Amino acid sequence: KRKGFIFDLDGVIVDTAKYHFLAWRNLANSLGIDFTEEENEQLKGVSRVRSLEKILDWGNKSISQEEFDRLMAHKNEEYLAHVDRMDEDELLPKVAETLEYLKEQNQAIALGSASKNARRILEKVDLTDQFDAIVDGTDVSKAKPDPEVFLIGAKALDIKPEDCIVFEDSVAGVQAANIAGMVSIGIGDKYVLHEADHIFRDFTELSKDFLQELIRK
Ligand code: G16
Ligand code: MG
Repeated sequence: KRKGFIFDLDGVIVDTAKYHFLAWRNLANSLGIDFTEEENEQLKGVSRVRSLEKILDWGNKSISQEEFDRLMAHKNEEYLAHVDRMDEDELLPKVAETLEYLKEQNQAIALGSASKNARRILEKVDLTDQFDAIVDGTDVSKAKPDPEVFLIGAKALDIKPEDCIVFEDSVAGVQAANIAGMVSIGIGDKYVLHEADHIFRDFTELSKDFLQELIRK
């Protein structure tokens, strides 16, 4: 059967969270706000605007709209300087192999990311051609856990939501997949992602037999 396999980007295909962390920390510190790895964790899958709102909230700061826009643009420039140094070596383990296998099996493949920089990142790691559809932060108006990003992905693939499988590393993303009526596969910590239908540490733990089972069902 032809199923729709929808991949989140950050935390599933590449680890760009470490670059978001560096850029957000500089921004927070410039405002006299502390920024830890734990806080960065809470920004995973969260949009750029919402992320800055949260940081300001944590630091009890309020700034003008003008300053907000300026800081966000600056953060993105700093983040993109890291992105532009990326290459295929930054792909997370067995991601390329998994995509290739699904392609061989004639499965439909989409990207479902909150990032407005998703296409640029896919180019850097040379994966653009592996996707039948790319849905990113420029295509959606509602952030995960709203299922919009995955529902648009399913539509673009012309596959029913219940025949779609989502790979996600964030809690909000797993919830979005569940709300969309898709099979949710958490990539990461089983305690954090306990709402997912299946959870794996990474793609090295995910066997071909398991993928076959998803295709057959
Ligand atoms: C990613 C990250 C988030 C980031 C968001 C927006 O989402 O997980 O931390 O804030 O995209 O990214 P940008 O600032 O590049 O537009 P995903 O959905 O790929 O995990
Ligand atoms: Mg993610």
